[in-house]
Amino acid sequence: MNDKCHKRTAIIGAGMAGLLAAINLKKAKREFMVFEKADSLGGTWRDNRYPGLTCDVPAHAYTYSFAPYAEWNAYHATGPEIKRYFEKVASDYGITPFIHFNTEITACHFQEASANWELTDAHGENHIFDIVIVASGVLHHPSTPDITGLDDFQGSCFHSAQWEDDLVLENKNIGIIGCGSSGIQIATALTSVANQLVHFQRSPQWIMPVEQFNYTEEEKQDFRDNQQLIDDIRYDKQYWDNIYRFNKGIINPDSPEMQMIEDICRDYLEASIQDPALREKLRPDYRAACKRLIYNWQYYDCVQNQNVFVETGSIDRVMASGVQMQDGTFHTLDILVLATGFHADRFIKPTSVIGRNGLSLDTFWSPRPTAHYAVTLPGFPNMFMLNGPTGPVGNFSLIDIAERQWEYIDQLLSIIHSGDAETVEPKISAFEDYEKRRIEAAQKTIFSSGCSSWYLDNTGIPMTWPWSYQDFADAMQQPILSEYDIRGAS
Ligand code: NA7
Repeated sequence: MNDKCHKRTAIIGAGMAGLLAAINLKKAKREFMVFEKADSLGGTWRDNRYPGLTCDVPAHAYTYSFAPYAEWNAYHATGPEIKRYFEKVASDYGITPFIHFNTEITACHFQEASANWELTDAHGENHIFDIVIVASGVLHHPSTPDITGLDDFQGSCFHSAQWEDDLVLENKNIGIIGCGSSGIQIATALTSVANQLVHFQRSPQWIMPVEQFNYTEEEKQDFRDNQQLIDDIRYDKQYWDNIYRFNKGIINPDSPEMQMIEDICRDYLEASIQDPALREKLRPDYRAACKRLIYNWQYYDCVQNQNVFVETGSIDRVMASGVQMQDGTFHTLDILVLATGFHADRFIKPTSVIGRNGLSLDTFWSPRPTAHYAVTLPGFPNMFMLNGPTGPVGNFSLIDIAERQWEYIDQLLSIIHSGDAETVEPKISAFEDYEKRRIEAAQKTIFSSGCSSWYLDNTGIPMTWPWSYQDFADAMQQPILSEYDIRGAS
């Protein structure tokens, strides 16, 4: 490889997507560095440590395609297990030494003259790279509620993604604000240990029942001996039928597939909750899958326990010893968990990203975060996003999505590495066409059917891939090079 073609790549983030990029670059013998703001890898699986944390994608489908794993303890894996999996993969593929921990990238500025990127880290050091892979994750900026008196609470109060380790939970009075996946999983896990558990519910959620079972040691041995058994689960027809049904329902809310999803969720509620008053409390007034559908197998059982109360009233304020409701009810609490979600529209922010001609990402992302086919950004040459804005959402394996995105990115990288181009970025016209079509389609999806959720940008448009999963797979198979501005060809 001559010097002209010797390109250096920065990967921002050592979570699932950053590791994927690093493994692929290492295999291709490319020079790269991984910058990670925290002191360990794993991204969302490092940050989230709450009791009950479980991935809603079956474990064998939530692995890299090239790194199957025989050791999963159950059909749906827990957070700590998944974190261990990523640590193992990073170690097996020799990636860990390439990761610069405790090194947050605070600025990425494109240098017009040299056609490369200057990255500045939080220690004030500058680094020059030709290519930047943004793998900084989606749900990593906790959103704390604007509730009066939160600071007055004398017990433990923290966001679900900032769990206080070593906290004694047994026989405590615990309040959980929020009924997204996090709040539902935490409530499910804590019912059996809490003295009283109050689940503060602003909006109820539809729940899709899923199965959960443990793998025996014999089964794990079978997985070790015969990888086909793992593939049978990963590519299980019923699982993929469900995925495709779900996808069809998302993009066509009037479809029989969405009707079936609604029927399943409604029937599950009807059949599970005995007390009619509680059943009505838990019945959403919006369509199933409008908010991210909860996949769960225990919440409805737990919520009917004597020590659980679903509070649907409005919170007036938090006081030293608990939560005061507007109707005068007071809940005395030792622990208050804020399972109130994330600022899902920030992605790499607050890092300052300045592309060509001084274009800032803040400007480009006004009014909404977006990217060409969720991967590239006009005006930001040689910058590529994994799990960036407008990618598929909705109970799919983000690993599978990132792997497909990598296929697309890798073909663009090859042009740069071959020396055929210095920079690659989408043409603004191609991007605008994509974005126009995407917004039109997104407004027809179930996510636009009348509810609030983290899928929506601040103008109310879903920040999602609005077409079929197959369309996504097809789009990622090969970039349309006529949509790209490829400069500096030798
Ligand atoms: P979500 O899904 O964004 O859920 C946040 C929950 O917090 C939701 O029930 C909100 O109610 C509730 N919330 C937010 N602010 C308040 C205030 N101020 N008062 C009361 N309730 C509030 O976040 P999760 O962490 O559960 O899940 C995020 C994703 O992580 C999940 O989809 C998976 O992909 C993994 P609302 O519905 O807005 O009325």
